[in-house]
This record gives sequence, C-alpha cells and structure tokens, in this order.
Amino acid sequence: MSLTPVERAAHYATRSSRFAKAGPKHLAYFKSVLDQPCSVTQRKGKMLTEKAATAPYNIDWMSQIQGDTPAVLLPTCTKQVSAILRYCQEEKLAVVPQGGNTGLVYGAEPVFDELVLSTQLMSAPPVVSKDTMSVEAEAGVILQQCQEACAKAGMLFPLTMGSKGSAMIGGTVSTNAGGIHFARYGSMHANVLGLEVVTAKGDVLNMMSTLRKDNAGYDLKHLFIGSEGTLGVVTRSAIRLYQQPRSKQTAMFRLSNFESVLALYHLAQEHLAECLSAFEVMDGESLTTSPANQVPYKRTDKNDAFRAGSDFTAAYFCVLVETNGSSETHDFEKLSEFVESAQTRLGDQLSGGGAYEPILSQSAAQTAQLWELREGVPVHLASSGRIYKYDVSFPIDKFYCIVEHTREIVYKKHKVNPAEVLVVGYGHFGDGNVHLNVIDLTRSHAAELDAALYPGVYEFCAAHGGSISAEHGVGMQKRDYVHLSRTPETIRLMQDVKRMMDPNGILNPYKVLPLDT
Ligand code: 2HG
Ligand code: ZN
Repeated sequence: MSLTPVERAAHYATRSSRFAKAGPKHLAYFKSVLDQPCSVTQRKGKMLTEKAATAPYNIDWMSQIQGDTPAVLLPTCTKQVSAILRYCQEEKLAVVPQGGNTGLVYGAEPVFDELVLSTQLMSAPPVVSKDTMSVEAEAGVILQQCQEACAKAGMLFPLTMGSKGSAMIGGTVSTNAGGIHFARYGSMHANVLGLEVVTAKGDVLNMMSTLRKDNAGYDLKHLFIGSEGTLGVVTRSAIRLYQQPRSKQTAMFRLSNFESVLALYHLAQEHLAECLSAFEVMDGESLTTSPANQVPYKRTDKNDAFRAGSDFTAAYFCVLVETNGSSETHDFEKLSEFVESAQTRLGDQLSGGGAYEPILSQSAAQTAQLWELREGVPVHLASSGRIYKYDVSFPIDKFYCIVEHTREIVYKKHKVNPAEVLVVGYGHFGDGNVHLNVIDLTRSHAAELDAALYPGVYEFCAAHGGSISAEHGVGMQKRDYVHLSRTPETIRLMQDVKRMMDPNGILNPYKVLPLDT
C-alpha cells in the first residue's frame, strides 16, 4: 500500500487504551530526574518536547513509520534510566528505547504517542582492555567510534556493518546485529561477555563481566540480546575483542551463475579456512543503481593476471571475499592460490572468457572501493524508488531461491514490467543471509506488489527451511509473521516472559510479539 508514514504506523496497530497519555505532571517528573547530574560524569540529561527537536526521533531512517512522541528523554546514566522506567511502569506510560535509529524493521520508533528513551547521551569513551581482550561501552557509543578505540589498542571489534557511522552499541546488542563479519566472529550472542540492563520495572541488572566461562545458572543476558528493547534497556556491555589482524586481503569475483557461487564458497573454505572473514554476494540487478559500479582499477605488472573490467553487473554475480590473518605475504599467497584454483576449477563461469577475471585488491584504497560497492547497495537501491525489504536466511545451497521465486511471482504471475520493478538479491552468503529487495522504480505498482509479496515471501521462507529474519530482527514489520519461524509453544513462552518482566507492557509496545499481549 502507498501510505504515509503515519498511516503505515496505524496500519500495523491501534493505540492501546491501557496506556496513559503523558501530561505536564509526567513531564515535570522526567525533567526533575534528568536535571540531576550523573554521579560519575556530572552531566545532566535532557528532555526534548519541541516538535522540531523531536521530529528525527519520531521517524525511521527509511521514512516508513512515524509516531508523535510528546517527549524524547535523553538520560546520561543508568540511574536516570532506572528512575524513568520505574515511573513509566507505575504510571502505565509506553516507552520506546532508541539508539542510532538505523533499524530496518520499525522497531525503534514510536508508533503513536510513546515516549522515546534515547541512549544517545550515554556515550562515555569506551574502555578497551588488551589484557582481558574486551571493551566496555555505554549504550550510546557509536559503533565506528568503538571500532576505532579498539583498533588504536591493536584489537578488533567483532561487528561491522554499513550503518557503523550511526548505529550505537546498545542497539547492536538489543537487536543482535549481524553484519559482514558474522561468519568469522559470530553473533552478539557469541561476543557479549557482560551486560548491564534496566528492566521494564526499573530494576538495574548488573551482569557486567569479562569472563569467558561462567556457568552459574541461567545466563539471563541472552534474554536481552536480540529481544529488541521489549524486555529491558541495555545501558552498558562488555564485548569480546580479537587481535587486530596484521593482514587483510580482499578479492572480487564475478560469476555467471549461482552454482559457481556455491562452488567458489566451498573452495574458499578449503583454501582460506580459518582466515576467511567475509564472503558477500551481490547479483547484477542489485548493482545497477550503484554509481560505484564503475570502480576505477589500476593495472600494474603485479596484478596483471587479475585484470578488472569496469561493469560489475555484466557477469551477473559479484562476490567479495575478505581474509583476516597474521602474515601479509602468507595471506596474499593463500588468496592468490585460491584465485588460481578457482580459475582452474570454475573456468569460464569465473572468467567469462577473459572478460571479467578476479580482482585481487592491491591497496587499502582499492579495498575501500570494493567495500563501497557492497555497502552502497542498500543506500542506492533505497533512493531509486519505493522499496520492499526482506532479510531472510536459508540453508546456503538455497540462498538465491527466494529471489528467483519472487521474480516468477512478480513478473510472470502479476505481470509487472521488469523495467519498472527491480527484484534483487545480495547479502552475507556465508551466513545464508539474503537481502531480497524489491524496488518499485516508477512508484506505481503498490497494488500488484502488495499482493505478490505479502505474505508470500515469508510463507516461502517457512516452506523452504528458512527464517523470516536473519539479522534485522522482527520489530513491528514482521511481528505478524513470527509464527512462521517460531512454534506456538515458543511464542507462548515468549509472551509469558514478556508479561512477567513487563506487567503493563510499557516497553516497546506493538513490536516483536503478537498484538494480544
Ligand atoms: C546489509 O547487509 C544490511 O547491507 C542492509 O543488512 C540490508 O537494507 C538491506 O536490505
Ligand atoms: Zn546485512
């Protein structure tokens, strides 16, 4: 449906009458809490109520969902978060926790008149410990700043993704963000060592720790990682670090069919095994809107064998392979051997008769260009038309089937003109995580696309052993489809947990769980 962001919010839910409306008495209380300087930093919090000031917090970055919050609360410390949530629980005031607001599933914006609790001012410089190989960061620390602080100490932060310049640590933990190094370093579930959370009742749970092994009963931090701010607000976390790799190698391949992408992946496992850190795939259509499609490439004697063409859409599949290792020479040799072996084994599927041979990056600048091609894909697609986004996962041999299926449905069954609607697939192949995007270039096919995609795409995932959410989470967008990826018993237990931990359902309402809770 072609709806305004406010209409789309109303399409997903009706404001629940169990919530109170925030009035002058409530706002005066929040102000008094936020005016108390934090005992550690001495900084006061802030409250925004002017429409112009609250506007950016009311809408997601894709401009799909818009609420109308009466106030944005910006605490500077855990104590203030605790006082706010305790009061909201008592007064039945709905609250949406918000970090960098980079989510894609309508999980971090108000739907109606919920208060916004932004962690933006909880951003003391992260504390990196080389000895314990961990970093401690407040919720509002920007992901990229955290990565840089770790890199300065020679350490690698395990998560990275296109939105690193805005996404905040608390949000990446709450949503169990994935990103491009997931296949190598694992999820936030695998890397969060300790957590401080304020529950929906205002209790502070101090679970901070840098222990690798700690088997003393329930590991409750995992309840908060990936529950998208519906059970508590993450205020601080301790995250596992890795040695900063001495060498990073990047190569780009262009292949003519999916079978050869799969073969290339298995070959990468064979040759690069422990140092493979990313294996990203983009199909030809996903690159057509990208200005970086014509990546300049310097030919030198050394890389002559890996000559580049300029049109990355021509071969059809584009694969970006990265390794992280400890020896520049050894790793370069390893990658070169892998490239040669791929050329021998995949022959024409890989070289296109010499037209698109692999590129082995020769410099940091070139590596950056190759990553720009990948990271720019969602950005350029989003600015090309009205976009439908899916973040789904499949067993890797079925990675691309959802894209082919969607093309069948859109172009053949619903007879939409392919020149007017792009159906593209790209993503994290090593994790079986495909981003299916459908772009209505002329913004005139809402009716056919709604019919073709809802609930067909999610049902196809369920029928083919996939998940409706690989890494972006559920938010409000996929709330009504969770039953396709979780059993009724599991959903009932999730609802029981939510009721027990948040009796008035004030924390991030209308998101993640079926609406009757
Ligand atoms: C990515 O992998 C992100 O680039 C965004 O997860 C994907 O916007 C998307 O569909
Ligand atoms: Zn992704």
